[in-house]
Amino acid sequence: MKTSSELSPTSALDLEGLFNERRALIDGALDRLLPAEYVEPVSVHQAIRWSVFAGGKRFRPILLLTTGEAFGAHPEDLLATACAMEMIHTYSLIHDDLPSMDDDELRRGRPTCHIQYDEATAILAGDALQTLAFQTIAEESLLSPEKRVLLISELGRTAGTPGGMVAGQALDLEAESCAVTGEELERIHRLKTAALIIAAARCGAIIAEAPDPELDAVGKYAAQLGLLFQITDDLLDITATAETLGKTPGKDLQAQKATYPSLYGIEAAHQRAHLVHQEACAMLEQIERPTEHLRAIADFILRRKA
Ligand code: GRG
Repeated sequence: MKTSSELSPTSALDLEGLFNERRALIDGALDRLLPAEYVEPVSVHQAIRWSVFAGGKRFRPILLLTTGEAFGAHPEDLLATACAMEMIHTYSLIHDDLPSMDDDELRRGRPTCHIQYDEATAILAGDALQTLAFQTIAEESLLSPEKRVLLISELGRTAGTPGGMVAGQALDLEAESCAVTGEELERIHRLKTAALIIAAARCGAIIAEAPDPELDAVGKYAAQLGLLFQITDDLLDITATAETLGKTPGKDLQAQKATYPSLYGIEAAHQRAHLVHQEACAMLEQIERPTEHLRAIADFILRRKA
């Protein structure tokens, strides 16, 4: 297996190859960080591995690695925090799929955690992934203690409440079957989806010791990227199949959820996606670093099919 210091340079633009290489690197590190399946309590550890290794895109850790490298971080310094980001994301998917939330049976092309195991095990697997994420950063000896505290704070703020993913999820659940304005919808998505994507980019830049103005600019890029991710997610919920998505399509319509296409129509949602993509790219122009891979990530999200 490649180590992070053997990563190929990111100058030549082969995004697909770069993503695959990084995915393998992240999966290898996750495998080392997560408790083995045979360790007691095996039910929880099996459930964690069932969900983590079900084939997610690894978008957030890839964004963290790409941002960190654009700002000049050593690749090996980024990997543990990138894995922590994926742990938080996977915990959120496990809990989102529970009967008390989205009640879904398919995720990442497999039965959801509570279907494969049971509800209590799925709750515990999500809880354990969340705590392990913070522990992973706290114990990363490649980073200074000061940096670890900054990263833990960033992740806690963006994953929790009132300014993060938990707040967005709560507002989203409250808004079900209600009339939601465009402004309210955007607020939900900025919290539920974009907050963790902002954290991914900012954590990469924090590890690279980027100065505050650049940290701010890359956070604004990621905020638009997160919104773009959600708009394309809403569009894919209408247009994609379960096979390509790995999750049940049409769930938003079925739950009468407000989405960009349901509020504005499909064509206007596409237009909004293009505008938000442009805004993300405009933020990159303020950063005097090699940001072409960050630009390519925005292009990729605009055109994604899954
Ligand atoms: C339970 C606190 C809590 C939060 C749940 C993640 C989430 C918040 C809800 C999932 C529902 C959803 C469709 C969110 C919008 C976009 C999103 C986060 C999609 C899933 O992320 P991907 O596409 O998934 O990166 P993979 O499987 O590729 O990692």
